[in-house]
Amino acid sequence: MTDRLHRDHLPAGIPSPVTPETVAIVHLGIGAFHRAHQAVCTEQAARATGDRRWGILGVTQRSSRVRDQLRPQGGVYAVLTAGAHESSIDLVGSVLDVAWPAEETGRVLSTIAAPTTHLVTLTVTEKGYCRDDAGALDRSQVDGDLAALAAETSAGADDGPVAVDVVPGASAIGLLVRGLAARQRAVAAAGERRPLTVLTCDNMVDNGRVLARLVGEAVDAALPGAEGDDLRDWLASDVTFPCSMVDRIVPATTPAQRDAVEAELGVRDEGLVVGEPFSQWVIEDRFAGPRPAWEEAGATLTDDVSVWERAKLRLLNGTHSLLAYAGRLAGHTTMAEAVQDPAIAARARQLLFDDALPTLTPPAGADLSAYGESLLERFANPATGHTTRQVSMDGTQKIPYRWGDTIAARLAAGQVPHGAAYALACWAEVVRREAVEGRAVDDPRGEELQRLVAAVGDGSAVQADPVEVARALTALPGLLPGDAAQDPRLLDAVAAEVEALAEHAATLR
Ligand code: CS2
Repeated sequence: MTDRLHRDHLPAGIPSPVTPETVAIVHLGIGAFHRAHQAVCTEQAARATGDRRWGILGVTQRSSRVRDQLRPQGGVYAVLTAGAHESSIDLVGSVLDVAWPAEETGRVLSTIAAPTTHLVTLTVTEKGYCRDDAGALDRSQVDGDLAALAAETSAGADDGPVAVDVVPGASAIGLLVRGLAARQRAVAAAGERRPLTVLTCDNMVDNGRVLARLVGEAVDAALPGAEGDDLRDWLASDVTFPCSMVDRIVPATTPAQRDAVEAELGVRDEGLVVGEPFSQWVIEDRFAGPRPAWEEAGATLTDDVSVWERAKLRLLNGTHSLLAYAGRLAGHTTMAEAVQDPAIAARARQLLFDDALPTLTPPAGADLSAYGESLLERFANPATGHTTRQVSMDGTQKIPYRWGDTIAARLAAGQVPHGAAYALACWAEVVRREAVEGRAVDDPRGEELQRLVAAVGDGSAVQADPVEVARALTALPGLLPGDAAQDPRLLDAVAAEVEALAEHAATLR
């Protein structure tokens, strides 16, 4: 048995990671993606500049797993960059520790409030934003946090420990708002300014604006009227919420990958993450205070991220989701297998080039056709082991950005988006078959989806007509913008695709 990787006993023959001097970034949602993306850029910026301020306190939301992986390693982990032809391993030290709020709420809040902290960053996935079907803050998901925020505010605790230490089912959004309030109280108590940048790195259009609005809604709900005025004023004057576009394919790490890296390094890394060679980060240049020199790590700082966000979501993520659902229906386990299936690849190209591309404004200097081709190559990389199951998760949260906007724009232009109709048909068929097989649908609205399927079959998913199921699922509130879900051109196209799919039923992956 080999030793565990640790900051104090690093393996030989590989460049040592940085050890930052302070925590300056609190990252909410420290999953594999953050560790293979923003944490790597932060590491590279520190190596390039020698600036050792930018340590990260990761916050793990759902379980203590990432804390239990990284704390025994002093925060250090390896990134396996898995290319189609070669791979490499790097150590990352920018994460100094990981906290699990269920046990360490006070620490998370006081770190957000600390004068040495300049950034809160987030990767909590689309569903982590706790929105209802209309996109507003869903109070029922953040009730406990809002009550805690009200209690902490009236107790006047300046930076924790706080009145309510454990909130059952605490959300990242709730924790963020409580942390912002703790910082504002600390600012008022200390009589100094502590501007803060809150940077979301999730796959949503206008992600920074959405987050700022949800934070405002949470404050209004917990601290209505004059009670919340100090916090509202401070948010308006000293906190910014830039938008950003992030890109790197980072699948869940497999036990085989952990074993392979252990054999290579001679130490066991429970925190290993795996990513493709490509990585991109486009950030709106709207920081309230200092930031790491991420441009040293290849990040683009710009005034307008929206053209990048939309292109990435509709082209990359849109095609990714199509491949995942179509791949699962055709019996493919990995994304690489799905994109190498000629029939599926043809439909992916249709969504990419016929449907999505004409709806986009290319970012300055970008060639979106070439970008589209490069995506198909990236998806075909077998070395990451990315699974169709993983990408197919949370369809209701992803489809609005990935296909919804494309569909609405094409219909408005008098065109039928056949690639997107096929994608919707594949998603509906996956959901229907899961319901028929009695499998849980991996989606926060999964139970609602299963009830819809059963309702179509008068109480029995098995009896439900696939075309009617697809109609019902397409009409799900919040899925498609405007009246796209009632458009007969789209509905007929989806129905035709569902019928064709029913003729080639394989085992659902
Ligand atoms: C994927 C993304 O799981 C998914 O839904 O489409 O995580 C994708 O790999 C990244 O956005 C790539 O940047």
